[in-house]
Amino acid sequence: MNIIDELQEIYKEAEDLISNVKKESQLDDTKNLFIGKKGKLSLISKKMGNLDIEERKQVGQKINEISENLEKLIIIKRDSIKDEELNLLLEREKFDVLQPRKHRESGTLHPITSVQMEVEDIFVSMGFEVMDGPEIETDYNNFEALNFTEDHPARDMQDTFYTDDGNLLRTHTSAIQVRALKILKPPFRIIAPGRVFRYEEIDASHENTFNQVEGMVVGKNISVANLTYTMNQLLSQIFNKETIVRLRPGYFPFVEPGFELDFQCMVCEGKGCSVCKHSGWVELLPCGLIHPNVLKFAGLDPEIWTGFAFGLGLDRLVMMRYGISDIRYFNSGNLRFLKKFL
Ligand code: FA5
Repeated sequence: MNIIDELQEIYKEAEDLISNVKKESQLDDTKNLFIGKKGKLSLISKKMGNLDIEERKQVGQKINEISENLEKLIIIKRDSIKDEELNLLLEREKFDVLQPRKHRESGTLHPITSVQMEVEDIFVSMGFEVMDGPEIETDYNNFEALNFTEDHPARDMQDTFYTDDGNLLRTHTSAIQVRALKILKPPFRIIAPGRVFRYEEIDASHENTFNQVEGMVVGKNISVANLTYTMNQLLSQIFNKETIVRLRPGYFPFVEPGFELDFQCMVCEGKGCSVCKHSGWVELLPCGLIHPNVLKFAGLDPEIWTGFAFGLGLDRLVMMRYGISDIRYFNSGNLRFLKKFL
C-alpha cells in the first residue's frame, strides 16, 4: 500500500471513530491518537525521508489536508456533544412554573412567636412602640443603670453567662429600658420583647433561655392605677375570659413600689401542680413604678417625670394560655408538640 492510500485509510478510521464518540474527553483522546505529537499522522510523516521530492510534496499536502479536515470534524463533533448535553440537562430540569404544587408540609410559627405577636398588637393598639435590644449586653445596661450596684444582693437572683470581654447574656429585657431612656424623649410608651438567659437549674417552669416582654411608660403623673389598668387590658385580651390574678409586693431595685402580679395556675386551675410548684399561683408579671434613681441615671428629673415598668414572662403566659405542663417543650424541637399549634 502506498503512503497516500495509507493516509486515506487513517482518515477513514479517524472519521469513524469521531462519529462514534459520545463524550468530550473521548474526543480529546481521538485527537491525540491521530494528530497529536505521537499520533498516526506524525508517524507517517517520519517515513517521508525515503520519498523523492515530488512524492514528499504530495504526501505533505495530503497530511495537511487530512489533519485540517480532522480538526474541523472534531470541532463540529465537540459542538454537537455540548448541544446534546445541554438538551439532556434541559430535559432533566424541565419544570412548569404554572403547575400546581404537590402538597408539601409547611412549618408554622412557634407558639411563643405567635403569642408575642398578639401581645405586640395589643400594646400597639394602646399607643406603645415596639423596641429591640441586643442579647449580649453590658453589665451597665443589665444591672448598674437599673440600680443594681456592683455588690447588690439582688444580682444573685439573676446569675448569667459572661463573655471574655466582660459583657453578659442579658438576664432580662429590662436592659432595654435603659436603652429606651437613653434614646427616647419622654413622654413615651414602649414594649420590648426578647430572649433572655439565666444560669439556672431548669424544671417544669424554669428555663435557662426564655422570653420576656418588657414594658415601660414614662410621663407625668403616672400611677399604680395606670399600671394595673394596662395589665388588665393585656390579660383580658390575651385570655378572652375572666382571669384570676393577685397583686402582692415584690422587690426589684429599679422599681418603687414593686409588685408581683401572679396568675392563678391555668394548668391545674389553682389546685396545685408541678408548674405552680403546688401553690396554685404562677409568677408572671412583675412590675412597679420606675425608681427615681433609674430616671436620674438617664438624666431625667424624678420630680417631673414618673413611670411604670413591667416584665412579662412570655413562656409562662403561653403555658397558661394553652395549658402546657412543662416549659421545656418550647426549646425541645419536639415536632409532636409543635404540630399541636398548626
Ligand atoms: C425580672 O426579670 C424583672 N426584670 C421584671 C421587671 C420588669 C420588674 C420591670 C419590674 C419592672 P423576674 O426575674 O421575676 O423579673 O422575671 C420576670 C418573669 O420572667 C417572671 O415572672 C417569670 O414569668 C419569667 N421568668 C423568670 N425566670 C424564669 C425562668 N428561669 N424560666 C422561665 N421564665 C422565667
